[in-house]
Amino acid sequence: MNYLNLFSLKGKNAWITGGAYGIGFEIGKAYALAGADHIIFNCRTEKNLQVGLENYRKAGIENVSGFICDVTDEKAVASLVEKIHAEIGPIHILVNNAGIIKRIPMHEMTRAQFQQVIDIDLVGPYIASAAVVPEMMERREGKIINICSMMSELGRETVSAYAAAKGGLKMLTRNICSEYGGYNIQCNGLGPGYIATQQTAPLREKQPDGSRHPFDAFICAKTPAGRWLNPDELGGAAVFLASKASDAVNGQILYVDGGILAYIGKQP
Ligand code: NAP
Ligand code: GCO
Repeated sequence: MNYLNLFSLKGKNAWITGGAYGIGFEIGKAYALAGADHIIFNCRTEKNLQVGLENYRKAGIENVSGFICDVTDEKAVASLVEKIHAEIGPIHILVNNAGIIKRIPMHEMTRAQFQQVIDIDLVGPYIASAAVVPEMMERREGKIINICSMMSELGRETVSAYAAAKGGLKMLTRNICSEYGGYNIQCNGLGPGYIATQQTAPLREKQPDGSRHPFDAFICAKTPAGRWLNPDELGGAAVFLASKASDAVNGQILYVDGGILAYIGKQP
């Protein structure tokens, strides 16, 4: 037997929430390249739906379906899951990737702003996971991958709601493992470091005087490789967590951070 078959996603359908672009798209692309039968993604706007479909088309990926669905809307999520089951088939792999961040000092943040981050980054993964688990329980097989963060382990100024959500997502991951491991459902987290996407673009923008953003220099000093990571560098870990190769891995957070969590930082 070719040992690499353990990492194949042949015969599997994968739903990546927020998978139109950024990290979610790169995970969807990796899954397609690993042999997945069908890639499903959702986002909130028609504009980004078309962006996503074009991204997959440009990558040569045809077995993809995109839907407009807000992960915080449980009725919309339930009807999307029903539609996927009816039109595409089982959801073998769920990646809870959809997420936002608001960078505001905690004491200046409104309750509504804090709540919106919690709703999307923590309640959303609960809603999607609760919607797909019953079918996974029936099939006695399933993979749920939650996209965590450095902020599942660390804090920093202005990201209180995001850190609370991503810390909660780490424990939701462990609890799904505990509650459903007996049904051969594995739930693990993937914890990216600092990745060059739209979400972190404001942290890399050139200053008005053309100089480097201070946060850009800061993160490079905190990363052993001295650089931001690219979203496609998450694909291998994402495929591993979605494949048979990780059937005995459950409740873990796999950090793909270039070593940030291990490193005190480059001496200035
Ligand atoms: P991104 O470029 O901003 O993409 C986020 C995606 O989520 C978009 O497709 C967005 O589409 C979708 N989305 C947001 N809210 C949604 C909702 N309520 N319902 C459905 N879709 C929603 O972000 P990213 O950098 O790729 O990050 C993706 C995930 O990785 C997030 O969970 C983020 O917290 C996490 N993460 C990012 C980094 C990083 O450095 N970039 C590091 C660690 C973890 P619409 O706006 O059209 O809905
Ligand atoms: C921030 C960044 C981070 C990244 C990521 C790190 O403002 O600190 O946006 O939170 O998005 O979550 O792993």
